[in-house]
Amino acid sequence: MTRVLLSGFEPFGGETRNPSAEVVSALRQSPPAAMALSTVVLPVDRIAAGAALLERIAHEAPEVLVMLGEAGGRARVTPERVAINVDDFAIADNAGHQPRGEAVIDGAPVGYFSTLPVVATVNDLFAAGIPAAISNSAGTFLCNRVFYQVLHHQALHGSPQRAGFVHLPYLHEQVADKPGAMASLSLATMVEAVRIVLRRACVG
Ligand code: PCA
Repeated sequence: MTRVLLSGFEPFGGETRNPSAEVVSALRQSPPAAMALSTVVLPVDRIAAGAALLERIAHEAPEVLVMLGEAGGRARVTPERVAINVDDFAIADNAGHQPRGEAVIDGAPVGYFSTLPVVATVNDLFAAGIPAAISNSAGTFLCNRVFYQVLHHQALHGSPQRAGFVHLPYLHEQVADKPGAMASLSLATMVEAVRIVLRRACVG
């Protein structure tokens, strides 16, 4: 059985929920067949998030790591193609950090490509009727940061064997009282989407 680590994030930016944490919790309670799944929900804290995730990688040596985060306003489940070596936070994180235009890791490469099969993953999601698209930017906040930290670790140490990041839209409940037209998906759809992502990540 493939050892898989699935991560999400706590709520941030004034939200009381984060779809990524809720998907992680649903899959922890009802894990997919044919893989050994472990899960973690990370703090939205520039210092603590990557440290917690890298500690889990060192401890568990997952073969596959799928990281999840919320991208409020996006209409689709979006596997990220690339992580960049930039911290430029438009808002402060939950611990009050707000770097503007700093490196994630000083002296490290400008970027890394996801090592998940992003094209095949999006095609699998289409086949299941789930709105999806490749994203070419994971932003310059916490999600891009941990994605970059993991891919840099992978480049240096070869572990995990495959790793990538998937951004999720808001939950319906998060947009219910927001003004204007705001995209969202149901928790059930996002859980199904992440099952598909995990299955494809294990196959390669
Ligand atoms: N989304 C943020 C950080 C935590 C999360 O769920 C991001 O896109 O960077």
